[in-house]
Amino acid sequence: MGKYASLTADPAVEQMLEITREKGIETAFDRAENIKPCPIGSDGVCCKICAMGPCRLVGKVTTGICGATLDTVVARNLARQIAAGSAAHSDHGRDMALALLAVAEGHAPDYRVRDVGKLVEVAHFLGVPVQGRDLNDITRDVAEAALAQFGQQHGPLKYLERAPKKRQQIWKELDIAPRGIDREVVETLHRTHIGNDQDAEHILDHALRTALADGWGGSMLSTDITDILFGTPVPLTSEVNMGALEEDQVNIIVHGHEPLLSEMILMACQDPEMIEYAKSKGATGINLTGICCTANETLMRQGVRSAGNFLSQELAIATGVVEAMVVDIQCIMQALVPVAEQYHTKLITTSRKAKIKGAIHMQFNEREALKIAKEIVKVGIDNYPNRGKSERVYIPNVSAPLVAGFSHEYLRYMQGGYYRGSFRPLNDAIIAGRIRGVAGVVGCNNPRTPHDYTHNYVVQELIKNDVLVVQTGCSAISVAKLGLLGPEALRYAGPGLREVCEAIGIPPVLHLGSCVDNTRILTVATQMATEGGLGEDIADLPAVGLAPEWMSEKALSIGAYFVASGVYVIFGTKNPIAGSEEIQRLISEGWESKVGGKLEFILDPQEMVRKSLEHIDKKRAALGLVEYDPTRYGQSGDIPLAAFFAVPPEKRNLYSRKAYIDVRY
Ligand code: XCC
Repeated sequence: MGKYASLTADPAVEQMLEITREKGIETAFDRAENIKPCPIGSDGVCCKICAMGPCRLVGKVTTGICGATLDTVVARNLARQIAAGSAAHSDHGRDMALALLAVAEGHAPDYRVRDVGKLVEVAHFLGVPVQGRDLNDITRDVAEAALAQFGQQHGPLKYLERAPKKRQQIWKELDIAPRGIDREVVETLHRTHIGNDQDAEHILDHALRTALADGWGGSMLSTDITDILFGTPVPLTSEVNMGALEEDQVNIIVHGHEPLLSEMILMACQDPEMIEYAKSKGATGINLTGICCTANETLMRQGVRSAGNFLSQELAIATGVVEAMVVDIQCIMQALVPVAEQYHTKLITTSRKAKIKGAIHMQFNEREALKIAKEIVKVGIDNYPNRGKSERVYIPNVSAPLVAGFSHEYLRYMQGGYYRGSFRPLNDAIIAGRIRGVAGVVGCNNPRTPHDYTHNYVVQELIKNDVLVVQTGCSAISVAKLGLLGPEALRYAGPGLREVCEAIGIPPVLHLGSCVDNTRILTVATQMATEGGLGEDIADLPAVGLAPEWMSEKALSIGAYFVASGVYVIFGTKNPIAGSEEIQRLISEGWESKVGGKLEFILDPQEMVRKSLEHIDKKRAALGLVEYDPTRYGQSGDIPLAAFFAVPPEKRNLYSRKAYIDVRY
């Protein structure tokens, strides 16, 4: 056990913490120890929406000055957080749609439609005719139709039709089908203004509608348009963690969320002239890595290596080998500035929406994307000779291989090929009890809980219990760092799950992408629900969603749209509504009786797993499926795992039994 093993499960982060603490460089890990969370805000009982307050509803104080009750205040705070999360994802989606429009109009010459098939599919969903039309015209109309979803005033969002019929009916009856994406966010802010909606249940119903506008609106559009512009992911191998940084190359890290930037930076890094320029400065090349979800975007499509997740951002700079950290939007700590100041690293902001005082701002735009990307990369290259002049350089020799790139299209394809692709095999495996159920494990890191531990614990326990796990965001990177996104994870999988994964040739934990790509999980769930044999709605599936180490408002929005889609969702780390028993009841039992899904904050990892399995078994029983029995499957055709792991890792090939046997015997 290392000195900081209680703070992180990631050995690279642990090594870097030794360095930053020795040098007195403060990081989020230190601040989390030094700053006690405000107990009033923590429980959601501080109301600061007007200047009569802030009113702290603690002890004998049960209402604010205006008379707003504890339940109203807690519900309003939660609804506003969900609205902020929905706004963040959806505004990202809007920028993708604007970029697509710019491509169609010839204003973004460095981008193009890379996946015409996906464009046609999306055109169909948005009601854009394609027959006999010019590609550019279709692209323009798809972009315009997508943009119209943001400002739509009447009628449900178009993508709601992608949900199971029964689900659409539930939304309609409850009057929570979102209209325009922007409209729902604005309405949440309006309703939660002083003196407006003061019925907690009513406020929370609208919070669900706002979240749905994210999941079945802004985020889903973002995923689709990203696939159109950069390609729909297919499985590929790559590597994660700080070992991906290279000592003899110019290291550029992209951090943030929008692939519009990171894809261009990648192109600039691959440009032969730029590589030659890097060599002229004494480097052997340019090494691009990523952090947070922009890393997931380029990892999913191009195999760009990820240097870490949310809590790795400051520590990556402390390696002393990062020439430039290029950031756009979301999850970027202001604390990067003081850390970068201790090193030669240039911190470069690029979004017109997000400047950070003390960083270099080089504003990115789609019109001159590659030109600006090259200018940014050049700043990094020019900085290479400054490396090591005043700082110690250290790269943790820690990395892990992984398989990423599981789009929902690929999941379908891998279960039957081009002509017979479907979710039939997965449904059958669940019906037979080979696979007990499915879990989506997603979300952030949070220094209030040991980094990466709960993600890894929960995922390992679930696959051990024959639950197939799908992942996105920082959670996916968490488990990838410890080897769970590769075939090696099969050693932890239960026998039935392992049998299915070996037959199809997939790991038991599947990386579906960035946080906006949680919408891929909605699509998968819909396809499973409508394939047959597992009911007729997402709420019927033996499935759960977990965000074990969440921290952002975006995570709350994701959680709420999964609940509104019928899923039982468990959040760890902390409970932002702990101040009101009634709100906790409303979002669990209350929401379950309305939409079939519920949200619970459960801080104990073992309890998270126990409740997940209990829920999965409850849904299996409701569907009349055989009771799950861990000993029933997995006995046939097995290569003993002990023998498999006796083969040196570099010689193993799990995807080819023959290759394995050749090596072994
Ligand atoms: Fe959370 Fe979304 Fe940010 Fe990572 S990057 S910290 S929101 S998991 Ni998407």
